[in-house]
Amino acid sequence: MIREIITYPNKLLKQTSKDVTQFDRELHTLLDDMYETMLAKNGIGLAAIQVAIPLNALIINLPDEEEQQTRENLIEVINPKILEMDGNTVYTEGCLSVPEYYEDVQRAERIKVSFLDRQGNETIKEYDGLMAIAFQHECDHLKGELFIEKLSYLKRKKFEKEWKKKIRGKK
Ligand code: Y12
Ligand code: CO
Repeated sequence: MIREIITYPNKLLKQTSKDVTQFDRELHTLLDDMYETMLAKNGIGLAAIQVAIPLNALIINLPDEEEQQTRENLIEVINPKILEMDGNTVYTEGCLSVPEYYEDVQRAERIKVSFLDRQGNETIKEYDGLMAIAFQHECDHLKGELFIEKLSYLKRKKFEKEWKKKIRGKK
C-alpha cells in the first residue's frame, strides 16, 4: 500500500524515532509499504518517520550501473548505529519530504555501521560513495533532522523564503 509522505514543515519530521522491538508482520508490512511508496515517488531512500511512523527503520535502494533500481539492491535497516565515520564529501541531496529542492551537503565519506534486518539479525557493514551519503541522510531522519538543517545561514534563509512562497501557492 502506498502511504502518504509527510513534507516540511510538518512537525512530525522533528520527532526522534524509537527502536523497533517487534520483528513481526506489522513491521514487515511497514517496510513493504515504504518500498512501494518510495518507488512510486522515484526516491532512493526513505525513513519510517516520513510516512509518520516514529520507528528506527529506513530503506535504501540505489540504482545499479545500468541505472536500474531493483529489489535485489534494497537494504532494509532497523535500529542503525553509525560506529565510525571518516573523510569528507559533498553531494547535492534531495529528500521526498522536501520535494523539488536540492542542495549541496557535506557528510562523512566512509562509515561503518551496525543494524538489524527485518528478522532482527544484526549485520556490520562499511559503506562509501552514494550509499554512505544516503545512509547518513536517512539516519538523520531518525533523529528528527532534515538535510536543510545542514545548510549555511544564508542558504537556509533563501530556502525558507522560497518554501513559504511555494506552500502559499498550493493553498
Ligand atoms: C543521496 C542523497 C539523499 C538521499 C536520500 C533519499 N532521497 C531521495 O530519495 C529523494 C528523492 C526525490 C525524488 C524526487 O522526484 C523526482 O525526481 C521525480 C524529487 O522531486 C520531486 O518530488 C518533484 C525530490 C526528491 C539519498 C542519496
Ligand atoms: Co530525506
